[in-house]
Amino acid sequence: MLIRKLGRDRMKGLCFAGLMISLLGFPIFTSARAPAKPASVDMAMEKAHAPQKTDDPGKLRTYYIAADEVNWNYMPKPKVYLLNGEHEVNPVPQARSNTYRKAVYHEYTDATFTSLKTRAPQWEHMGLLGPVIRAEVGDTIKVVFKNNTDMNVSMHAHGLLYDKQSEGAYYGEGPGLAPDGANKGDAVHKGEMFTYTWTVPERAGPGPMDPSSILWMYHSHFNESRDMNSGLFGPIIISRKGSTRPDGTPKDVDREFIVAFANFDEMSSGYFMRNIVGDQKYPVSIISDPNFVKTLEYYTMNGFIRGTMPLLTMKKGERVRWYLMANSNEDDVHAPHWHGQTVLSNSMRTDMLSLGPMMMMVADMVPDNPGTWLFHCHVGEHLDNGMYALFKVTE
Ligand SMILES: [Cu+2]
Repeated sequence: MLIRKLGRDRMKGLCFAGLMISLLGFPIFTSARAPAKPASVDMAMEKAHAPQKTDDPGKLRTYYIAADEVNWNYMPKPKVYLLNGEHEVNPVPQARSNTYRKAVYHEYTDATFTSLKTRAPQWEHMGLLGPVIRAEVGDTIKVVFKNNTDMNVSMHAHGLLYDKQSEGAYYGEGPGLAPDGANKGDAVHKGEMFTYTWTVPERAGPGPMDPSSILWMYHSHFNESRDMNSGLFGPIIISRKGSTRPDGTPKDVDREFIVAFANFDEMSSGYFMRNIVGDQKYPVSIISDPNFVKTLEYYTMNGFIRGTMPLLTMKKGERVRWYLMANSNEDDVHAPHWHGQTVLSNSMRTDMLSLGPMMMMVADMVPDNPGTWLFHCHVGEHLDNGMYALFKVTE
């Protein structure tokens, strides 16, 4: 937009200068000796003479995302410490692996889906979450999606504008529902691809009391509960028009963190039988043991338990933005709490937030208190079961 405005202003100047020179009898632009115009001038001229649109079409942002199967370990390293009073959750009847087959959204470099896009070190804390999809108000998002799992899955976006093809939610076909036919996004079959188109109107962007960027979620919605407990969800960050850097991050923020307070109920995962009876070799009869079943619920932050999320680091005085969300289980009622600092959320000062199932919130922090601090869910049972992480504020 700025470039466009500069181009327009520059052309106004050029046209005025050209008119004056012509009136004075100097040939311009027609002279054989006139220096060649740079391409940017041609482009600027085209724009200057094009009909002025009332609404900027925005950028097209294309992402290549696949649903891949992974072996996910909820506790990839020994727990960092024990909270005072924390009870050990000893799996019944015996110690069990914390590794499960799951499905995760991964970002690829192009539509061949042969090269994974590497996740930058500052985003390693996102763990199980799919890649960040970013846009500004006015943009269009295209997601070229491939299903590498053996279940029907999809991508359904919260907040954005889409038609029925790109809704990515299965609830029947026919008039008013999903269109018939194979080329639709509500059930992408094993090995198949579908391109979702989501637009970002004003109503998908920050509201009057929001900061410059807000959080939405995308997730698989073929069999919602099964798909999300399998691991298929990720974040969408939408910023006000003109408020981001070239990489899509908000200009008024120094550091961002994305944390899903997410229970995973392995009983509801699409891989349940394969994990428990297959990989972990438990007898089918154990499924009726309520004590055993209770141990199949993991209280995670981005898929990590017991302080094993990579350390979240920031500097004193930085403008830190936290994007928080929750999974969709009945027990996904969370109370995120930061030690040592406060935040602004909904224009109010607090050190606690409240997340119901699938809720999305943003909180801004300017850390003023150096040290290593606890960030945890304040629901007692969740904390006892390992829903905590650490963040570090340096001078
Ligand atoms: Cu919680």
